[in-house]
Amino acid sequence: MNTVFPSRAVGTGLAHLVLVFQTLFAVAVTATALGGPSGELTNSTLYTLCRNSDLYDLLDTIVNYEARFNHRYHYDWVFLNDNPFDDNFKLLVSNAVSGTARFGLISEEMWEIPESVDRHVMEANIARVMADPEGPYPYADSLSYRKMCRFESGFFQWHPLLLEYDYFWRVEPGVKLHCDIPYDIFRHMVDNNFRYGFTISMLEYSKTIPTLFNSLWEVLDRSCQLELLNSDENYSNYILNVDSNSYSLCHFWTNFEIGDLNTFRSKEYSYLFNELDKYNGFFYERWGDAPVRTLILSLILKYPQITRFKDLGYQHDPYLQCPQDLTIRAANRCSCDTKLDITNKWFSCSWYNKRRDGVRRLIPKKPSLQLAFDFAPALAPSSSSSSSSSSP
Ligand SMILES: *[C@@H]1O[C@H](CO)[C@@H](O)[C@H](O)[C@H]1NC(C)=O
Ligand SMILES: CC(=O)N[C@H]1CO[C@H](CO)[C@@H](O)[C@@H]1O
Repeated sequence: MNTVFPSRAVGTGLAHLVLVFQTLFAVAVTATALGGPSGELTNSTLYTLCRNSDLYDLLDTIVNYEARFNHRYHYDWVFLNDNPFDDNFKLLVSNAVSGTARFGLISEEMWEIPESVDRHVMEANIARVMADPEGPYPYADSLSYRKMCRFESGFFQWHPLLLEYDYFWRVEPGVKLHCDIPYDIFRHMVDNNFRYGFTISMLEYSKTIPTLFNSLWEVLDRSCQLELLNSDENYSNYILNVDSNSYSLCHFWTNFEIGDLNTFRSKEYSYLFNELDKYNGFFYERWGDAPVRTLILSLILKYPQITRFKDLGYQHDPYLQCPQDLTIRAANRCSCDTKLDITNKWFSCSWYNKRRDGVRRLIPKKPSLQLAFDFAPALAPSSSSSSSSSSP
């Protein structure tokens, strides 16, 4: 029993504390959704991809996540890096976590630019976006950002350390929880059969993914799966803009996500990722892991396997989710200002949850390439290099 309570609380009257917890739980979430401090731990880990240079931002985040959540559960925390972590990093991080810290190296095969990428095409495309009169988008010329996005889309789930778990919770250096999470968030996922959970959802910069949706459409067409885009069972309504017959640009903001690793390792997920990866859009454009994974998950998961954590206060600069409900904020000791909450901003996609049940069907047809620039033809895999450039 002692091991699951913070030691300072044990001495203050356990029975009273349990009562307080139970009251708070009842307010925050439905009772069936809970794995309280006494519930069995799930086969899960927190997970952070980072560098040695992220150490101090990371320590702030670890201390915050431990205080707001993990000091009651002591879940493991996996840290991955494309370079070895140094001793200083390992010492300070191991001491900051309450569970076991595990440090892993990412193989070159999972991280480096694949041979199918033509460096000249990639560099020419980067030069073009850097010269955009409207200014380059974030990380426009970063190769490591591109490698990161590809790794997080299709490789992290196969890393030997993550193969040992069923669920992961992604944490990035510098992020902050603004409210206590008074229940086992992993058990909440498992018990409710949720495969993916998020907090913030918003629109992607269209210039980073001019041909992503068209590529997905081609992949679905080739594999006779276009009906996935026209389904009331999965989340196709979330990713489609019926008016433009194209991608809604809505994506789950992946810096906070809790997911079922076995979904990411499923043959449905792997197939769509591998086929998309052949277009080399992670490098020729700057496909983010968020839109890529959102598109795939929205097609392969069935409603209601995706959940949004409305009760969490969460910040990744420059955006913040802050629960509007005062009862939740009081119960969970939230420190955020609801005026800064992103939920109802125009570029937020959280409206989706309210509208999902409306009828927004799409008749599948080849989407127009209205977002594509003139480098689109270079993006298609060699077998169909002329078919993806139908309009300006
Ligand atoms: C945890 O999950 C992994 C991946 O599914 C599995 O191989 C492993 O056996 C599980 N461990 C336990 C203790 O259930
Ligand atoms: C994974 C999954 O079941 N996806 C569903 C998405 O919607 C289509 C069309 O209804 C279903 O056939 C898929 O099974």
